[in-house]
Amino acid sequence: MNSAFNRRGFLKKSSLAALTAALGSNIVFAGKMPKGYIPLLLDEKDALKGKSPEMIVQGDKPWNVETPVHLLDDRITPVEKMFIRNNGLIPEKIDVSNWTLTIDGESIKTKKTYTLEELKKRFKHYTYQLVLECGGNGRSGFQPQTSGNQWGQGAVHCAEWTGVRLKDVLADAGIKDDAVYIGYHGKDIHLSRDPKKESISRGVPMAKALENETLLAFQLNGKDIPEFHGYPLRLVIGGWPASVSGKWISGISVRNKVHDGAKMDGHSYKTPKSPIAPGEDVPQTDEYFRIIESMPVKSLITYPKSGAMIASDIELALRGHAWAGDHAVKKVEVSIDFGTTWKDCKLEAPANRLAWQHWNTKLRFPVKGYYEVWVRATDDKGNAQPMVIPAWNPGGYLNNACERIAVKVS
Ligand SMILES: Nc1nc2c(c(=O)[nH]1)N[C@H]1C(S)=C(S)[C@@H](COP(=O)(O)O)O[C@H]1N2
Ligand SMILES: [Mo]
Repeated sequence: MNSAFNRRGFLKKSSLAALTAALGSNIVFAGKMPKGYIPLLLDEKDALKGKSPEMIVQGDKPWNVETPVHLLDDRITPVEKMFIRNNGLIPEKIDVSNWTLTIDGESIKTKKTYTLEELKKRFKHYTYQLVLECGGNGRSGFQPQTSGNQWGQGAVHCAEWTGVRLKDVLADAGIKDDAVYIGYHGKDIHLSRDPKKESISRGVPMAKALENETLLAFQLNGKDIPEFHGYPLRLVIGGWPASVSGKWISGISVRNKVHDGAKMDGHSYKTPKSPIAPGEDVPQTDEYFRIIESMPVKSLITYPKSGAMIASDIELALRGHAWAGDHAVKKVEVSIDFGTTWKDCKLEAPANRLAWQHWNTKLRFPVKGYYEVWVRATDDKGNAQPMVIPAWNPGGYLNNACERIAVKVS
């Protein structure tokens, strides 16, 4: 008997009646179903429920769903337009009333467990708008192609998260002087369904963990976090690869060394220390690779949608967002002549540190015909986005090349 039947309570009465009831429909060729077979519909929940019909499905096992760039137009990304990146299967049963968070690790004075209610009651609540961008956002731009989801530019969101500061909770638990790193533990299920394996367990150095904006969040845009985004408790760390923002959090380990959980090894979320030739095979060791920290400067044109047709007498209003990891964006420019000349855009201050910044501008096109609008952001350190795909790396991370849209003027 397949163990999945066990978990779903079908073991004793895995009768056709039970399956039919759970599916809410007759299984027409039930007699042909292999023994112990789990109907697909029961195997994973539907990530697309509540999402915009325009979302792009990269895969459904695990679920990976991308947002088309023009859908990212909102100042605060609504849930229906948030990309989903799962490494495993989402927890099957979420018992909120018994949900706990355990703080442990070599560098914690005494291991401590909090219920969700305790966390909410004992610590002050904060709300921040945070950019969470997948480290592999833009991966499809790399040649040769690297393995992993072939994201366009839509694996990013900037929603509003509410929770308690990780630093307040860690101070309550008591950190030792030798603390170096934190690592998270989530309750999602490894693709192999092996309960001893974690699908992902990443972390950040103490300095980032203790920033004001690093939250143990229980709300997203003012409501409970949706299931696929980490209900009921999520670590959120803005400006770094979103893989450090652990979903379905049940534990935080305070480590006396760099955290060594799942996806902290090999070249996962790492880039070469010195440039390597596209396609070159370099040993996956610390000698050659470094862990990605702050994400690079980037910008998007979220209005209009690429392919826009406009009348020649119209002044086109463009807008979008720009962000730069731990830094602020200082300048956003657009070009309609393939980067020969650039025009400065209006740039707003972020809602808070680590939130994206909105930009807008108006453009007139000299004659009828085909144009491309390119956008380029520069951060407060003077780093600008490259116009061509940046350094190839085997994980296909950090493609922050200038975004462009097509416009036809007639
Ligand atoms: N527990 C857990 N946390 C996780 C993941 C996961 O698979 N399991 N995926 C990570 C990665 S790689 C990304 S990009 C973000 C995606 O967050 P989202 O699905 O809410 O957009 O969650 C991160 N946190
Ligand atoms: Mo990611």
